[in-house]
Amino acid sequence: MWTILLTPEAKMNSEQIEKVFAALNEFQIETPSWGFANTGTRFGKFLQDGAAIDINDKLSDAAQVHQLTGCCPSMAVHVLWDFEESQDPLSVKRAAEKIGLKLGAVNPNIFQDQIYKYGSLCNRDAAARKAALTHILDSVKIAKQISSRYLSLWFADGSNYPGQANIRWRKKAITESLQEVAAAMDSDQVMLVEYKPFEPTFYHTDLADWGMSYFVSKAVGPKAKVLVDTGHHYQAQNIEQIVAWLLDEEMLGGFHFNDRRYADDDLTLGSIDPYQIFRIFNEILFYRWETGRTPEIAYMIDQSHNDKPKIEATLQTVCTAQELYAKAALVPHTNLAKFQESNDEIGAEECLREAFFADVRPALSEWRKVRGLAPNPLRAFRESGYSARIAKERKERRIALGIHGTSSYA
Ligand code: RM4
Ligand code: MN
Ligand code: MN
Repeated sequence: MWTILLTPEAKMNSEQIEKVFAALNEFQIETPSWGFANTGTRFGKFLQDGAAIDINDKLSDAAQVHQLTGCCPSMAVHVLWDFEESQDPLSVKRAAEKIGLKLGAVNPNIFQDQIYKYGSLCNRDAAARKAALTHILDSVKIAKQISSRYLSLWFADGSNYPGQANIRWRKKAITESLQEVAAAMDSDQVMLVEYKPFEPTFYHTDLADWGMSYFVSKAVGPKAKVLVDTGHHYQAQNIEQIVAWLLDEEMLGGFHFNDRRYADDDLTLGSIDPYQIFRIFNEILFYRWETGRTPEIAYMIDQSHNDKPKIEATLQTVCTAQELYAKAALVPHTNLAKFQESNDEIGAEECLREAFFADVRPALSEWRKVRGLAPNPLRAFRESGYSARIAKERKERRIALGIHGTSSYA
């Protein structure tokens, strides 16, 4: 009988603490610029005085999160929401570097303009397709200018009613356009292809699930990989199985992390089902243990907080991600593999449960102390006065600028 990791009352031993430290040393997660701005639901927005107004505010907030956690060195950008047309992307890159930040994945916006009513790259209207392709190619240029490795693509393309769309035609259209995009990318750049089964259209979406993203990515070639947004699945779908398959096929490019109860809710990571994220991390670390391969995976957050204060919600997310990754690192892979081989389902399941229920928080605080970070980033943030400062300053700036919110999503 192989031993099980922990008894419920046991503290972690030094080997386990080492595993947690090693996991934390390597774990990084990217924050989204749009997570700091005033965003909302289709019913409206509740505005916050402290919400970021422009890209500099977003950078400043992302830098706060990185300073407090030590594991968020980059911020993803959404081209239309973050770059003014007259703005030199290099100046944004420099502004980021000045405050110890890098710009991360570049997200084109091919869903907001009126021209995209019936889709972007899948639209039957050649002018709309061209507008989308041009914007994506411009985004590739921006990514090169700001030395970003990732072009992250999400398409709102789809249809609302049966019969409305020629699904096969659209499949070819998006595949061919993305091949063109890949040709314009540098060989060390990565195209992340996101999928989503519903919303904003509700009959079909052109890239509805991981299989469709996988197919398109394969057709595009080695630069393209699948992006898994945890909110983009049907209820009860086994996301970690998708992750395991993509890992095995070397087609997992990255994540948009968030939690959900119903749909693409974009709630704080782990707030509803922390075990789900743990199981995903477990598949990744188990794959690495078994194959000796370290896949390059872009861990990114995709959340927009309607009512929670944005920076605090981001800190909760990042700290939860660290905890769950550290817990997954405690899974004893040798034991797990043996339990699996001998069909000991209880033994195997206990390997996961014991790691999941282990309290890694003391080790996490210790890790932070060693790095000169506050043991509790959320508390440190609350004590810093940053929130009150930005709320006052941004409120005054909004009045001076005559803006009381914004019509754009972020
Ligand atoms: C989508 C998807 C994309 C994000 C937009 C705003 O549902 O998750 O990643 O860019 O929302
Ligand atoms: Mn997403
Ligand atoms: Mn989403």
